[in-house]
Amino acid sequence: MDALRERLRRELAAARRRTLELVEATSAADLARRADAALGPGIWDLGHLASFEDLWGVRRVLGESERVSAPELDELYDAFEQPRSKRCDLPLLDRDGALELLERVRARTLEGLERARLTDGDDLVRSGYVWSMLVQHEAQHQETLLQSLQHLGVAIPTADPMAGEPRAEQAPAVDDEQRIQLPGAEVVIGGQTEWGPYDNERPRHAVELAPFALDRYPLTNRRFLAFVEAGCYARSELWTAEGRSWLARCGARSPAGWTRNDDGRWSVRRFGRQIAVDPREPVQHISCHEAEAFATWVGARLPTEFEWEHAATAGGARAPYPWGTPQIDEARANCDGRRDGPAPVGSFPRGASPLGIEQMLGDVHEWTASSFDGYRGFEPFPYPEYSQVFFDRGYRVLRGSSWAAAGALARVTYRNWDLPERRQIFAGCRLAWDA
Ligand code: AVJ
Ligand code: FE
Repeated sequence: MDALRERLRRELAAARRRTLELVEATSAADLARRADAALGPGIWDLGHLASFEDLWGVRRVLGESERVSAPELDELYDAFEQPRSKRCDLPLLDRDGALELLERVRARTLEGLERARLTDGDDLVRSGYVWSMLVQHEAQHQETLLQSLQHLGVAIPTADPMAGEPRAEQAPAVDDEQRIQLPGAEVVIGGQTEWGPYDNERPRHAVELAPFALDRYPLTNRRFLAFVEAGCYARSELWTAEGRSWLARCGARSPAGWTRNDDGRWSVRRFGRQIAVDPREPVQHISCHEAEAFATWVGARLPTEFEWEHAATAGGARAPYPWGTPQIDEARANCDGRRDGPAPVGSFPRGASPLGIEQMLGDVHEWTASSFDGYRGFEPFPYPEYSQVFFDRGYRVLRGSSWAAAGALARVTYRNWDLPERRQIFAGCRLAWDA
């Protein structure tokens, strides 16, 4: 159990280093700006992280009387009390105030972790889950912050020497239309306790799947460009009724951030810089409606979330990752914001699933055909506002994780969700085919 304590300490520290790295690279003014009605100002996310950690890492562990933050902050930083579109108008802590609170709360969180008696079992605190939840929660808000910075056009720190560089308009090095056949099977869906699953990934349960095929790679810019150039945004027969009404409302004619240059080439805005659309990269910033219209155009469909989860591990031992070992590293997935966008398809052969499906974790969240609901036997844990309040309200499940998301969020059972019209997230798709 000391190994567990040590691991949690390390993961908390790594998460916080990344938060501070992002904040330090962003001016106070940019942190206070609202990118879009679907995104709040980054400064809200910082105060929210501190407030959330005070609730779960301090009060739930050490006791209610041990609170660090002023009680009036609870409402200010409650995601349900404060819709994203209104967060700019609140009397939020400024950058320095939020950073100072994060630090004071963290000191108490670490005291709680030091003192905790860690044992086996499902207890929120004694199992260590509460700290793993804090790590995942911090990672989720880092991704939200990156979405805001993308939208605002603010440069981000990244280790990638190619960041912001003009890209060669190269074809993918691999055949990006390859499909992998999967036989029908009864499969077990859901997260195992050791993987730190959220409540919505449980309970594990069996599902019957018919045979289908899934693309080896996420859908590329090369293929999506052909859809754009073939005039498919204007071909209403390719769009669902919901997709048509979304198109009529927003007038989209290409993925978010794309522009057609005078010479007919396409470029995309990436964290404030204009670069050529790279045909080799998975497409991102598309809504679920665009993903579905593309699939219809080529006679494919989106996979269900269970098909996706099955495909990630089919043919091998169950693990939180498709490659079956307990580590995620840079040879296997593009995550942790090491680049400033998705990596060309074919970059991670070592991250392949047992059946050879690649880039299921990292790169882009993938829209699925499934709406977000609770598995049979679902129990909210530790609070109903994490997942339950979103069930059956028109949200779509996305599977996988993104280049921006921390490795701590990358696992084959993770369920992300958003409204099908949303394009601010780092999401693309992968095509499925009936057998
Ligand atoms: C799982 C990404 C949809 O950001 O709304 C953060 C994650 N939940 N704080 C979101 C979350 C509570 C959530 N998503
Ligand atoms: Fe949150």
